[in-house]
Amino acid sequence: MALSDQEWHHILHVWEKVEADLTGHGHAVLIRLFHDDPDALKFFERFKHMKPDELQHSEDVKKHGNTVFTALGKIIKKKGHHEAELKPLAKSHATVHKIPIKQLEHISAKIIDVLKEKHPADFGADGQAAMKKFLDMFCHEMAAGYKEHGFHG
Ligand code: 6CQ
Repeated sequence: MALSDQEWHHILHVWEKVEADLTGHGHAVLIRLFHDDPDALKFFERFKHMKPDELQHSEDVKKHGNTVFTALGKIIKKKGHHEAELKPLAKSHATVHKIPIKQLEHISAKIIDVLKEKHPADFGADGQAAMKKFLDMFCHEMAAGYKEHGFHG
């Protein structure tokens, strides 16, 4: 399950590009998630009544895009030593937001799609495979955290 130095290198390489615009990347991922899987929208009280055009232009959606990508970046930079960052996320997403693991898998796929689109030169096959491995590990560890809180979503 652990990633090699080379795999972390690939991930950190593309993440450097992502950091130039965390909000833009996060926003693109959210819009795509809500478009491709309207069920995802149901978990967001503040967005669930918005139409696609409102979602696209909402400052609040942009802010949430920044939230999700800032949190992900903090985890990535720990290169596998992210227990302190992941535990509270698993707790809140299990007990407060009640987000099924399937939704974490969906967002993972959208993250890879957006990075492929925005960074074709810096996110080739090796980078994509490394990021997929990282996100699989993230989902797996979140699922383990969920179980500790009795949530089997
Ligand atoms: C999350 C996800 C997205 C955008 C923002 C956050 C796409 O308004 C609120 O208070 C939001 C409460 C909340 C909800 C409904 C929340 C808080 N999340 C969701 C739903 Fe998460 N989230 C996900 C991540 C996987 C890559 C990461 C890093 C993350 C971080 N979250 C969802 C959701 C529903 C479909 C998914 C798939 C998802 C994934 N999320 C919230 C965070 C952070 C840092 C926070 C605020 C702190 C906290 O733990 O509540």
